[in-house]
Amino acid sequence: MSEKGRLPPGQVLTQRFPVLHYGPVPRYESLEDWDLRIFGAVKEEVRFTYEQLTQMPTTRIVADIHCVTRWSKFDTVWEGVRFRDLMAYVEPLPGAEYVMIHAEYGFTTNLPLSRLLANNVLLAWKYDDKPLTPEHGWPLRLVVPDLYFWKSAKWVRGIEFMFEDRPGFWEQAGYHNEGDPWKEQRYAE
Ligand SMILES: Nc1nc2c(c(=O)[nH]1)N[C@H]1C(S)=C(S)[C@@H](COP(=O)(O)O)O[C@H]1N2
Ligand SMILES: [Mo]
Repeated sequence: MSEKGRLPPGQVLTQRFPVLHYGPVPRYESLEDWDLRIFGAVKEEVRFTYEQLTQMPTTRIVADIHCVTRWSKFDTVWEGVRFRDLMAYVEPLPGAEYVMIHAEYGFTTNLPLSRLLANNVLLAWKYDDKPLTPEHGWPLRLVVPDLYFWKSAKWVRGIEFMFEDRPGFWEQAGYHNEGDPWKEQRYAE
């Protein structure tokens, strides 16, 4: 694809990898107390240790990413477990079609479950074939290349299933609920 056709409207290509988030960067001395909690509208709440998670079948993707502040980066390389592969261990209740991702320090972002089941959606622990740096989300971040990058929460600790949609952190602050870069869904109308 031509470079132009790859760049969503209003975006500018960068070679750098900007660091962008609200609040401090969590630092972990050990991952012994770390867990990923799956809760809400599920048949049974589940908790994964870091070891359990990283022993699941892994997937490596190459994807373009797009931040709502207008930078895009092509061919970023991520590795982790596909969200849909994690779903093998989770049983959402019928009608639980929305998800809230919970990260350290109370950051949240909401997505429809259907978006998270795409083949290119990962819970990642590697970037560029190296462990994630703390700034980019170590030990675990969501990667949803098809939506503006604020949906790709860093420092993920919880996945909440919901019967009804609810806005997350930036979504409450006026960002668009869906955030499709090809439709320029930057801010709520
Ligand atoms: N926990 C958390 N995750 C977050 C954010 C945040 O504020 N907190 N900001 C988002 C935004 S707006 C962007 S553009 C990306 C940036 O990821 P990067 O710093 O790895 O480039 O992280 C997203 N994930
Ligand atoms: Mo962003």
